Amino acid sequence: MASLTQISDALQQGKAQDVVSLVQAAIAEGTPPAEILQGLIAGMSVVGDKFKRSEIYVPEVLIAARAMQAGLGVLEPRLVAAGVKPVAEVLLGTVKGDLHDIGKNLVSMMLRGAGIKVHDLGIDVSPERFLAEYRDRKGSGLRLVAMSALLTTTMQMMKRTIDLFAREGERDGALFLIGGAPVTRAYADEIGADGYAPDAASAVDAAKRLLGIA
Ligand code: B1M
Repeated sequence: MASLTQISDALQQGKAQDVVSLVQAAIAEGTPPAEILQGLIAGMSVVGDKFKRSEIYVPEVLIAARAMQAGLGVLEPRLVAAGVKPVAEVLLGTVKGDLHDIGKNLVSMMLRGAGIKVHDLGIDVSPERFLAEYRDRKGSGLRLVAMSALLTTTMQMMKRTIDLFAREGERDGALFLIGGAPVTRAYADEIGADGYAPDAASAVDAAKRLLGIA
């Protein structure tokens, strides 16, 4: 019998094939997909906490995230069939002029690990694109725009994006979360962002806090 604890443990150890087999077994045993998802999320949340405490590093997180993805791959069709909705949606991208995406991808994986649907726009995302994608999705309840920057020269695109939303009358409905190596809380305050997170695990906490699902 596949227990949720086993699924969580296998995920924490980054054993993708074990996660897949355990998820398949749990499905075959009739465990509801939403419960199995909780097992995966629990595992990823332990990984996030260890990462925050510097007990593990980027490679371990990436391996665990890959195991999470493998498990989700098996589970997703069942979740859709069972009508399980993501707890929230987020628009995420690395800002214009910036090609760094390793940290952004970690943030994406952690958010997905927390049951949040991520619309990942990739790298080099202009303020105009953030705005257009936000407008396309705000009707379905999307509020959070998450931006990553790794260069001191591209950080200013975060301000430009927030300013563009304000000019276009979209600032009030949107919530901005920012992060990346050169970004600080002081900078977030200076440009009027709603939240800042120093690492991917904290980004999940910040996103949940902003969205009121903490
Ligand atoms: Co670049 N690079 N790079 N680079 N690069 C840095 C960032 C740099 C600090 C290296 C250095 O000089 N010491 C420096 C920036 C200096 C500065 O502006 N202060 C730099 C430079 C100068 C450049 C180029 C200009 C080099 C050149 O061409 N002369 C060029 C710029 C290209 C461009 O973007 N236009 C460039 C290019 C590249 C590569 C393409 C070769 C490659 C990127 C590959 C890729 O991402 N696919 C690269 C890399 C790998 C780095 C370093 C070595 C590593 C970055 C990384 O992935 N770290 C980096 C030096 C360093 O950081 N030691 C460097 C691991 C990652 C997990 O951490 O991205 O910080 P990080 O993400 C963290 C947090 O910041 C946070 O969570 C993550 C995990 O905890 N976080 C968020 C990130 N986004 C967040 C969003 C959030 C919340 C938290 O909310 C939304």
